[in-house]
Amino acid sequence: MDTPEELHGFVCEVARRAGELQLSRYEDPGEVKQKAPKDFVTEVDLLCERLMVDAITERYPDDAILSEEQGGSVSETGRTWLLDPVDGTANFMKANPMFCACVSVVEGGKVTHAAVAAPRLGDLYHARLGGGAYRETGGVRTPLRVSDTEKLEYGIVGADLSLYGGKPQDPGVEEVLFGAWQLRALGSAGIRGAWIAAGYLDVSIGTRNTAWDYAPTVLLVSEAGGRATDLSGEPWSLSSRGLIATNAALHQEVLAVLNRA
Ligand code: 2AM
Ligand code: CA
Repeated sequence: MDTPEELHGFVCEVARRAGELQLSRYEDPGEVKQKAPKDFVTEVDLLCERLMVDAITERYPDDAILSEEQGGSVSETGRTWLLDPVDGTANFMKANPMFCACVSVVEGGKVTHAAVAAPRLGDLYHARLGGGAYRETGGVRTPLRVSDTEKLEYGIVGADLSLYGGKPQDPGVEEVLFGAWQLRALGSAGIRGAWIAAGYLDVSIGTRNTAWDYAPTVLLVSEAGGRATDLSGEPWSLSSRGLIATNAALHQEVLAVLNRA
């Protein structure tokens, strides 16, 4: 039986190895397929998924795995691994540096370990429940701490919005943006969440992403002193539709604006 520290080291290693594979194929995504309109998968997504799934299955054969491309299952009683082999595929396809590999472990409905490797940035972000959140860059480990912004008016909000066709956004999301200082659209939910934990952004809004995108944010942000809930302020769960992550100080204000619309 591995200790939680050993398990955590392995979570980081799986993310790091997928990130190294991504970097080795930077500017070379291989064959690209469109799964659905504007939803792409590259050869590198599939290779990273294979690498991650094989490594986890070999070491923890009894664990459940739910991964973006191959699907899978969630264990009711045991451990579940959530994998996003390439988060930010649209960026990766264009050699935009904002892409990462996301690995999370869920036990008893809670995210207990998470790692986000962003190899082109040179960063590995990771957190363990009760053990803090960290960034590792060039072998140097730095604790992560959320920002101290106190008013939404001074807040920098991360959100990936599809504006094609002039489609109105969720009105609550628009209201949050109208009440904030600036918007950042990074194209990677994993990096957006890590950047709340790091204090680079103050608020993150996601309304359509999936559990493997959100799980790392939930743990990284809460371990860095922030808050992460669903869109109504309830605790996030694997079946939640969206996620609001903030530096904690802005959380109530953001929820009030989001839900008054
Ligand atoms: P992906 O790169 O793993 O697909 C920016 O578009 C962010 O939203 C990325 O994290 C991306 O994840 C995710 N995303 C893109 N298309 C999506 C879709 N149709 N449903 C949910 N999330 C999506
Ligand atoms: Ca993906």
